[in-house]
Amino acid sequence: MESWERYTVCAFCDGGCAVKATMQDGRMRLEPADPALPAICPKTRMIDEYRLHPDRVTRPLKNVGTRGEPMWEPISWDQALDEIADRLKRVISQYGPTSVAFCETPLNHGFGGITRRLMNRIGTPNYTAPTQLCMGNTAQVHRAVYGWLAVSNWNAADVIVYFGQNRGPELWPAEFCKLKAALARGAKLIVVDPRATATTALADYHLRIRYGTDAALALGWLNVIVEEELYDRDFVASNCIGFDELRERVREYPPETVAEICGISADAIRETARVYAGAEAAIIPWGATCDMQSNSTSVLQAQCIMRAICGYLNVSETVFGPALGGASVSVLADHASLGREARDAQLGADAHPLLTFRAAELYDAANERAGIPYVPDIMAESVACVPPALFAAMRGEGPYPVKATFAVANNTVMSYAGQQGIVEGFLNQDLVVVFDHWITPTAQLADYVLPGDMWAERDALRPQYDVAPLFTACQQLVEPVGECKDWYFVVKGLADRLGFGDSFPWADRYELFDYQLAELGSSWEKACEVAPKPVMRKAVCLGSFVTPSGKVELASSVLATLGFDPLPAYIEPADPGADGGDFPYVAFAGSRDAATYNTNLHQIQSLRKTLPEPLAFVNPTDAEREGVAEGDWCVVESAYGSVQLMAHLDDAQPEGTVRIPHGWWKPEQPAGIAAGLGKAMLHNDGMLFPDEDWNLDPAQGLPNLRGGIHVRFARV
Ligand SMILES: Nc1nc2c(c(=O)[nH]1)N[C@H]1C(S)=C(S)[C@@H](COP(=O)(O)OP(=O)(O)OC[C@H]3O[C@@H](n4cnc5c(=O)[nH]c(N)nc54)[C@H](O)[C@@H]3O)O[C@H]1N2
Ligand SMILES: Nc1nc2c(c(=O)[nH]1)N[C@H]1C(S)=C(S)[C@@H](COP(=O)(O)OP(=O)(O)OC[C@H]3O[C@@H](n4cnc5c(=O)[nH]c(N)nc54)[C@H](O)[C@@H]3O)O[C@H]1N2
Ligand code: SF4
Ligand SMILES: [Mo]
Repeated sequence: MESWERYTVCAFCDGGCAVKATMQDGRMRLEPADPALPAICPKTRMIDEYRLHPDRVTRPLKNVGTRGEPMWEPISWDQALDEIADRLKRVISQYGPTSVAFCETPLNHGFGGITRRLMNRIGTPNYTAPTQLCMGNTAQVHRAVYGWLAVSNWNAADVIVYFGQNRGPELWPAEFCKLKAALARGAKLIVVDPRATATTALADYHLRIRYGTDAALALGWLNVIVEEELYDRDFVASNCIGFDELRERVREYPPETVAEICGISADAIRETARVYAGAEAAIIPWGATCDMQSNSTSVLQAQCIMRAICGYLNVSETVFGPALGGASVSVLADHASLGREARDAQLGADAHPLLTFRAAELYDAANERAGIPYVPDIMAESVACVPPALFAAMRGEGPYPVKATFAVANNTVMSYAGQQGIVEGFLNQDLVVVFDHWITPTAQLADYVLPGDMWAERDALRPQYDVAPLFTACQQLVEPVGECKDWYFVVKGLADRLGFGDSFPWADRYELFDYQLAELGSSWEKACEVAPKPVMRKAVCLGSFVTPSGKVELASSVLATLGFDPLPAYIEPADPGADGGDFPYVAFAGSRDAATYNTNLHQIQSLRKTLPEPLAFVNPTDAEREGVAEGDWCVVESAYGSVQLMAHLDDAQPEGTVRIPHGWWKPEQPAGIAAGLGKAMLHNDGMLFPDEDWNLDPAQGLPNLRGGIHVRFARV
């Protein structure tokens, strides 16, 4: 009987737990790959339930009904790729190459760079990724300040600051293990969170700020650090520019002013600022909360400044820098091959440029100085268009039409703000192609649904972005079910049919992996031999900053050149629902459930039975005032839209606030637009939050999906 031992990274969620899989006597077992990091969650137990689920799409499907009211007919891969390529050619000849858009989550399908390579050959810059709201955003701000992303090292830290992270055994357990180990060594934990959570229970300091005011708090901390001279003078003098401007700016944020904005005491701000700045080595680990606020750029920038001026860069926060020479994901994307005209046409770049080509080009001279002969893209999701501008172009609102859209390993309609408008955009397409496992709400709007393999069914080289200079071989555990294929197969198939086969000379993913690894003196086979140890690439050396000035830019020249404030600031969101008292509660949206992963896993019965319905958490006092009891269905309404959720009374939910979960739809409910896309139009947080300018971060054009907008709730 078959027996083996393999290494891979679990990808049921983006927790990134490294697992060892053993097959013995016909039974597969998953366990943590690193015994020193015993991180793995019970979701791994449903591997067969997921893989062999009867609803899984296992053959290419063609919609022979109408858009939004699909009737699915199974077809062959050849027919699917032939027809998609023909229809794509028609769209391109009628509307031009920029009318083609891709929305992709490379993290899910495991291949970075290849979609952009195809798009660059087609001639379209209109790419977006939901994970721009999850580190993509952070990456661009770190790039502006440090030239690359800083990665926190828990092992080195004696103070940890969490801005709204809620970690636990089922929400990113790998990070939870590192946190617990640090606390066991005596590290101090500061958690900034309006709610009491399992993580705040571990904290030495819990700052219950008002939702969405993180930027003000960070500026208040900087005020204390600068005024009390708690910063690292040597590091600032030799590595930073813009300190005088920073000193001026933070004078506007004395602890008393910030205390008023955040709703906490000035003493707590002072004390925690001193704890952070007084550490041997502190970290502010990345978390998604600050990526989804209307002041995102400012809060992330203020965090970057704190790390730098307190002297923690390359002590406990490592800035690797772009890879040199080796075949990075950015090299594969080959952005240099996209023409000037197409770059200039990138949707939304005029108003919100930080994630677009316009910003990327400001680093050209710095890249050249550092010997980097390509356009580095930290998370494989920058040099991208602005999502609200893309969705407007899909709806036909100009500046030019987008008529063919690919949703690749993501559920596009549910993964941004302004869901109603995104759906309208999909309804207005000539061609929609979805690559997924299920007939998701997005797939319900498609012409073709292509069956993707899942993580356990494919060999992959991870990570699929360039944060750190390494590649790890992640090995396939089981054969794909049905006719499920990997994304390289689809990209290669389309490239050949569109006449771009010369850009994809690799017959299959193994030839591609060998190409990527060859410059590192390795190959797929050799990488498997050393797995789970990674194959290292060479990076720009530690301590050099690939910014326009070559220094840590406390006042950002990139933001200034793009016409924005070069320094962080706190600006209260201009929510139309905030006046008049019609919407007396504040929503905190986007919160995660242990039983689901973003919009996925709702069809997995063993998980669903633990959480059958989407829950709104409300404080019992508020519930009583509104006449709502535990288990009542409620309408939660903002000035923009509404959702229905089941009330759950929770003392930990601050009075005057409502917690909205992310990602709810019901695969068991009728599909199609008239039925509300399997209830996605009834339950998902994207219905409540507009993608209008007042709810966007100005520099990036990404929506606030977390806190601060006003709502009311009542029994249905
Ligand atoms: N089981 C499971 N695990 C997951 C996921 C999942 O869907 N399911 N999703 C994964 C993904 S993609 C991500 S990004 C992470 C998300 O991980 P987290 O961001 O840790 O998850 P949340 O539950 O959203 O917790 C956010 C915390 O931020 C607080 N918060 C809300 N608004 C604010 C604010 O304005 N300021 C501050 N400081 N705090 C605020 C909330 O009260 C909450 O306690 O989880 C990952 N892990
Ligand atoms: N409204 C709103 N939008 C958000 C957020 C929010 O809180 N609210 N959160 C943001 C955050 S933090 C994140 S990380 C992103 C997450 O965005 P995504 O990573 O796109 O998350 P999911 O919604 O889980 O969509 C994943 C889809 O890909 C499919 N899939 C999973 N694995 C594979 C695979 O191996 N192959 C293929 N072909 N398909 C696969 C799943 O079936 C699912 O339909 O969303 C962001 N968008
Ligand atoms: S948290 Fe669970 S589902 Fe997510 S990667 Fe880790 S083991 Fe997989
Ligand atoms: Mo995320």
